[in-house]
Amino acid sequence: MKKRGITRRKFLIGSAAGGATLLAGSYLTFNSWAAKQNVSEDIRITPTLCDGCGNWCAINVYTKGDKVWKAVGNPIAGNNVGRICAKGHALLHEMYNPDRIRSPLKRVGPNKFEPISWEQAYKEIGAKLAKIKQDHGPESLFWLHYPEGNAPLAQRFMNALGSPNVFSHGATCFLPRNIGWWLTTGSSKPEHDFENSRFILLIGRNPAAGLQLRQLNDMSSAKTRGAKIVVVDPRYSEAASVGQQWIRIRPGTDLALMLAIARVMIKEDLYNKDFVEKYTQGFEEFSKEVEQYTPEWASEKTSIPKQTIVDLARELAAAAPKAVIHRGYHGAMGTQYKNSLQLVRAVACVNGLMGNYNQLGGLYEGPKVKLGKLDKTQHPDPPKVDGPMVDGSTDPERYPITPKGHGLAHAIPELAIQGKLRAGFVYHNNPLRTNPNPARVIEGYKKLDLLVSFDYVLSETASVAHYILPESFYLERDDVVHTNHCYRSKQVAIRQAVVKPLYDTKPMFQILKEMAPHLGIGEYFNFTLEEYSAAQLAPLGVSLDRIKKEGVVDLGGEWKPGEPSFKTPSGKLEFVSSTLQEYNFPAVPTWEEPLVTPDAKDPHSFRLIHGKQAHHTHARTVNQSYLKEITIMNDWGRVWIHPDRAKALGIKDGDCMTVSSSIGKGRVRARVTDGIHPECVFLPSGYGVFAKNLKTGFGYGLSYNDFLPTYFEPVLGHTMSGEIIVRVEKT
Ligand SMILES: Nc1nc2c(c(=O)[nH]1)N[C@H]1C(S)=C(S)[C@@H](COP(=O)(O)OP(=O)(O)OC[C@H]3O[C@@H](n4cnc5c(=O)[nH]c(N)nc54)[C@H](O)[C@@H]3O)O[C@H]1N2
Ligand SMILES: Nc1nc2c(c(=O)[nH]1)N[C@H]1C(S)=C(S)[C@@H](COP(=O)(O)OP(=O)(O)OC[C@H]3O[C@@H](n4cnc5c(=O)[nH]c(N)nc54)[C@H](O)[C@@H]3O)O[C@H]1N2
Ligand code: SF4
Ligand SMILES: [Mo]
Repeated sequence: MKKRGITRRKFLIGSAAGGATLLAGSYLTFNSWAAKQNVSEDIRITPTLCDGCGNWCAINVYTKGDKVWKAVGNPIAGNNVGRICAKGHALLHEMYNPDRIRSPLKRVGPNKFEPISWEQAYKEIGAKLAKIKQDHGPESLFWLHYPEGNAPLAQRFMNALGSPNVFSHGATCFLPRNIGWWLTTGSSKPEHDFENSRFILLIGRNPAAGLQLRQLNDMSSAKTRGAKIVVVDPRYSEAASVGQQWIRIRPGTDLALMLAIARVMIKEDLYNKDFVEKYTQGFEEFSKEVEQYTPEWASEKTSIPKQTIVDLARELAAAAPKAVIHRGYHGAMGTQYKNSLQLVRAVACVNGLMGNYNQLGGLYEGPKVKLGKLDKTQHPDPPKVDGPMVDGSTDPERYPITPKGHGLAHAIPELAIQGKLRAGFVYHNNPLRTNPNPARVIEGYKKLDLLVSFDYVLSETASVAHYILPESFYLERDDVVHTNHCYRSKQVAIRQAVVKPLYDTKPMFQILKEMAPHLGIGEYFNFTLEEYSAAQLAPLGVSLDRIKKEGVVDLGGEWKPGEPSFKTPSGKLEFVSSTLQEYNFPAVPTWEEPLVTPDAKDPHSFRLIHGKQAHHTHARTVNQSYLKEITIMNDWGRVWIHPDRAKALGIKDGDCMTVSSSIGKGRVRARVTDGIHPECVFLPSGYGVFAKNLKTGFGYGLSYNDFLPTYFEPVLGHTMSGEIIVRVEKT
């Protein structure tokens, strides 16, 4: 086998030197399967959904007997249009990972676990929970998850227990992005019609590594068709390599760029007056505000040449309305900077100046599927819990516009230390590794009287839980009906078991249903998963049999361009946000400095930025040997640093550096490259696993959370994970 001129043998020797644990290698015997390519009659194909990241791509999985062979993308799925990524392939092997938990576990000492029966686990959890509820009230309980398909069941479970505390990963991911769009346009996640765009601008968004396969697919076909793609990023990202122009920006200053672009468009009369007149409110105030944001001023702030800013504004306007600025995700527009919310608002407003809403090549509201619900006469809903969340995130005095159902998960440790939270359920989430300031998170979670984790391996969080109730792997379980597959049309999809569970594990639904009676809430789970899914599908006229056979069902209702409409209080695109005004927050997009700035006089001082790599998800895939192998082979765990800055510190490519912040310190090797802004270093975000039980991933690389203090952004309360200053020195 030849890989980039390296023989398979040499590659294995090389990778062994890179990391001794790698040669755990494949748990699937690929070669033997490959040899059987033409065997057909006993090969089964099951449509289901990948769980390698939040995209939940539709895949068709090939099995032979009880063995998983391969997966291919489902071409019908609007979400991934037949594509699948490296993780989509490699995570099939994860099913056979020896690190998997094989039965419910009870922690009997530090990192010491004993297998117990499900019955015993439910009983003991029930008894402990009853006592905690009695002593401290249901407000002392919480649930934390990555909120996908099972989220309504978790909400039901917590309502039944009487607790308002349901947290998601929102405060570490997307919060300002969703809220900024919602405030401005009434929709928190507009779609992009890249297929028809002539100009695509990405601001701190990298769909080529923070993958969204549909977007990536459409971006590259847009480029083939002659569209221009421009990427604004402090580093030369994978998306920048797809585009024609990379604009290197000083991190945390994209807001200045957007405000100046707005000014150029208005000053030079390049904006869509018709659209502004008919469909927006507050334009006068907005244009008055941006008057001060000259390209010269923005050039100072962003370090982008003045002419580049002016040209960008003119090119966007010339291509409008078939020009679009991406809605963002976790980079500049996510939970990264103190000014991220203002940035998202400004991006939405500039899209407005281009009049691209509901237009070909612009932004649109994806058609939504409304799923059905259980018949309440047979399956009564638990009483709704209206009380405030314990973190203050629903308190109108503190975070009045932070949406319910997400909360600020990074507040949990402090609340546990204060005794306000006593017991928690953590599902498909790993706060010890994905939340800021691990020392504090560990301390907080260890204070809980009861922590139940539903992980499939002993992650950092599962390792400190009192009980681990292992969910079956995604290839082994049926889940509820899923709707997040609709881009241009309405689609529903389903995850279903491809093989039987290898070990004594259960799907989440079954765990909740079986545990409920032990917690005194059995009456609210008096239905089967099939009944629940059938009720979801009922109004759509799709049977459970059909969706299981097809995996994804397209319901039509394709988006068509037309008159824009906005679900804001004014019914218009709001340059001046009536909601922000109501709560006395700055209501017109306005410049705001980032929270922290590196010391320009100190050669050791940098901002630490971070981002996804295409072959890893968060911090949870480096334990998969093939995916770790990709890292090692390419030496991709290194921190990027600019050659001028590296030289001043005596650092050469590959040298070991010590990186430290006010809360953490670590060592990592340097990737010296001019593909990065000189004022920052870039750390890929998939590493830094410290759970000893994850034997392949353990100890490799660093995590940005090791350097990030616990912050609460003033308006929404998010983590501000880009506001990190580090000291870098040669080790
Ligand atoms: N492979 C893979 N794909 C994923 C995921 C994953 O973990 N792995 N996770 C999914 C999830 S949950 C998310 S939230 C998305 C995230 O998707 P993205 O938002 O695209 O992800 P990031 O890599 O965090 O950030 C994108 C870019 O922002 C840049 N950046 C950092 N600071 C600044 C700044 O101040 N200004 C500008 N202009 N750019 C900046 C980074 O260099 C990076 O290239 O990806 C999704 N898809
Ligand atoms: N270090 C680091 N921190 C991050 C990020 C990062 O890239 N690196 N990204 C940030 C972003 S954008 C986001 S969205 C959040 C996401 O952060 P989380 O919500 O914590 O992340 P997930 O990757 O969804 O979930 C991680 C846990 O789910 C477990 N898991 C995996 N598959 C299954 C399964 O089938 N069933 C069950 N029950 N559990 C499973 C994994 O073993 C792992 O312990 O993290 C944020 N924080
Ligand atoms: S992008 Fe990759 S890992 Fe994520 S769901 Fe799709 S195939 Fe799976
Ligand atoms: Mo995310």
